Amino acid sequence: MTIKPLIILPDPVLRQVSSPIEQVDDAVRALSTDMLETMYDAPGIGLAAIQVGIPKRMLVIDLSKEDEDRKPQVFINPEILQSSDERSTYEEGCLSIPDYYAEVERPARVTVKFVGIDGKEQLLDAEGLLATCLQHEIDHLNGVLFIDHISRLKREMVIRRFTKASKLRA
Ligand code: GNR
Ligand code: NI
Repeated sequence: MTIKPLIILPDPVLRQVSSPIEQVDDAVRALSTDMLETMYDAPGIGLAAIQVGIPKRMLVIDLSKEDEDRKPQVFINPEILQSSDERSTYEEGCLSIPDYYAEVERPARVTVKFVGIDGKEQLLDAEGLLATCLQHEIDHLNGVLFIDHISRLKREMVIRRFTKASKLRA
């Protein structure tokens, strides 16, 4: 079990489209454990594999509160089958864009098909924060970030700020 370093904006790795996972094997199970550990350490409520530099279609989510038991959920090769016309707005953040938050409007409910960590295909109807988080994470698998859903002016300001910061780090 390993906490992995997070990939931060404007690293072009975040724009890669991730590839499907062909088999749920030991390496995939080990990656899911590392991703959960990295997410809990951050802390965050979701994490896509590309955020730790691995372009595979896998994401983890845990929406449990700090004072509750953990409820880790692993989604392999997730696909949105249906989205509601009804929208909902959440203030989103991203572990790859630290300390920046903005309101994003998305479908309020989604039906998602995915393979679980047991290798079995499942369907899930999600609403509320789970629906938003699943859409945010599935976007990552396609190289899309939540700032792609805000105004161009705001997005360009954030990218400029993180580009400057990355040059200071390098
Ligand atoms: O920790 C996270 N919080 C969050 C809040 C609102 C909408 C989406 C998220 S996901 C984010 C973790 C992350 O960057 N996942 O990719
Ligand atoms: Ni994110």
